Amino acid sequence: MKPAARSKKQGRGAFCNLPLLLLIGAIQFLVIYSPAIDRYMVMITNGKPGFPSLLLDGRRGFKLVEEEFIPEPRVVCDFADPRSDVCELEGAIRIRGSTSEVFVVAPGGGGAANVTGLGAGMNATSWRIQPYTRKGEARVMRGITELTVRVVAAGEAPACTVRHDVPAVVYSNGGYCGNYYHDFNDNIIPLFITSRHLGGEVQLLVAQKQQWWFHKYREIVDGLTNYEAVDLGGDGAGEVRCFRRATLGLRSHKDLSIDPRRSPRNLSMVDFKRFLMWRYALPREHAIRTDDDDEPGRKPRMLIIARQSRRRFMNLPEIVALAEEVGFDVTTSDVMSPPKKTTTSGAGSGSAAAGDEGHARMADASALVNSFDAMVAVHGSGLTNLMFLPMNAVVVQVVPLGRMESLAMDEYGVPPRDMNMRYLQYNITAEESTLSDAYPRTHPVLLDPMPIHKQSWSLVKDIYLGQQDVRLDLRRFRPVLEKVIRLLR
Ligand SMILES: *[C@@H]1O[C@H](CO)[C@@H](O)[C@H](O)[C@H]1NC(C)=O
Ligand SMILES: *[C@@H]1O[C@H](CO)[C@@H](O)[C@H](O)[C@H]1NC(C)=O
Ligand SMILES: *[C@@H]1O[C@H](CO)[C@@H](O)[C@H](O)[C@H]1NC(C)=O
Ligand SMILES: CC(=O)N[C@H]1CO[C@H](CO)[C@@H](O)[C@@H]1O
Repeated sequence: MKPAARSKKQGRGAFCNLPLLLLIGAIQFLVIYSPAIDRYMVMITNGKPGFPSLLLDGRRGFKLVEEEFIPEPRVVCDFADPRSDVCELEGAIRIRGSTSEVFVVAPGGGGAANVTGLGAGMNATSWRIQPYTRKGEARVMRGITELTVRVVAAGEAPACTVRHDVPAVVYSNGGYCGNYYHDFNDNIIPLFITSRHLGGEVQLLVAQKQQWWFHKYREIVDGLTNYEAVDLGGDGAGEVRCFRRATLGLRSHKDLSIDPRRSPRNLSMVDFKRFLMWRYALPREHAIRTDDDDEPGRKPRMLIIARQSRRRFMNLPEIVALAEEVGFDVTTSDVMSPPKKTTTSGAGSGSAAAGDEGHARMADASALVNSFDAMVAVHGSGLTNLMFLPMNAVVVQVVPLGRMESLAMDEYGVPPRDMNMRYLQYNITAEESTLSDAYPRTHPVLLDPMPIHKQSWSLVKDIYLGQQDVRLDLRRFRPVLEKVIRLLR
């Protein structure tokens, strides 16, 4: 078990800064003997935005004056990205969670900040931003907290109640929260892109914070921040948190992956995989290489993700037998379902217990998946587990009927390659779909899914994702398994 998160106390102000106090002490000492150092002093204090000014007070030497230095703010937004809106704020930034307001204090007053990257028609004095990464999806975005950013004069901004000396990252934990794929795609990976380069010295301010979620993914969150995440909406009675830098929104590049050319320090999906290995203490960095293995005769281990409802493998025992014949040591599991209970704990035992269970399941799932060299799964969120496979492992996605081949490729085909793994896609035929039991051979559901796509995505979901199981044609599937064996040599 890893040590629990260091829960540093929040709101350390400049007054608690020991090195600064020592510096002040040393300078005070010097100044008593050398009044000529005055000018130098002014230079130091002016050059240190964020720290209280040091002023000379006749007989008593220096004293700290709680007068905030207000630098020229700089605001760089990106409202053009198709996946998420993001604003980077620098200067005197004050965030009041209870009203979802973000104040950028400008010495010259409202509208006097250098703001770039707003959308067409947006007002650079005051604008809104929804800090969630599914920007194009109106239905889900409707439920996301909206932040209002205001560029104001010092007198118009509420006074700070807490000062932070690390930057803030503000985002929403709402939306598709709770769906395994979306937790990684919309939340965890964007959070990694946006904050990993800060080395833990970042304060998360989370709108719509779900306590159970933070518990479930505690290893991941604690690897990204040294501070307890603040629930923005429930943040005290009008708490006003002050920062020198803040990022509103999370950056998102591509499905379940990272574009290193666009991420700070060029962090990549391989870095993300290493991060997961560190956080979950996963032992295997690389999959087996059967040709130069130290243990000759060890078979590559294959995990077949067996779902319990919808998109099941109807002939699972035959598939397992085939994989064993081809040369795998095979395990079937649905990985994420809760362990079977022998006793029934009281119903509605609360979200804390559910969170504990989720947390334990993450530890179990990551360790289990990491022990395999190859994974086979039907399209669906169970494939998200591929993130815990060792590098060089092979992922096989079985894509059901319904013209979902390229969607499936985007969602789960690119990420393995970005993580130095191999990927094979097996698109089933109508004969391998249980839809061919439910519909006549000439039915449009089987022959031409495109009009159904055009009609509505929820119909696609209902028919192709909701009513379909697969019965793999073993003659057709065998060469895929043989290719996996070859790739692991
Ligand atoms: C505003 O900032 C951008 C870079 O962030 C800079 O190129 C531009 O010159 C600045 N404009 C003003 C008016 O300071
Ligand atoms: C922007 O909003 C401010 C305050 O709400 C208003 O005074 C100003 O006229 C607006 N500017 C534009 C260009 O609409
Ligand atoms: C499955 O479909 C994808 C997307 O159309 C395609 O790139 C891939 O080659 C197909 N796989 C096979 C084995 O035909
Ligand atoms: C910070 C950093 O290293 N950025 C580099 C990431 O990669 C792109 C393109 O490969 C470079 O242009 C950046 O300088």
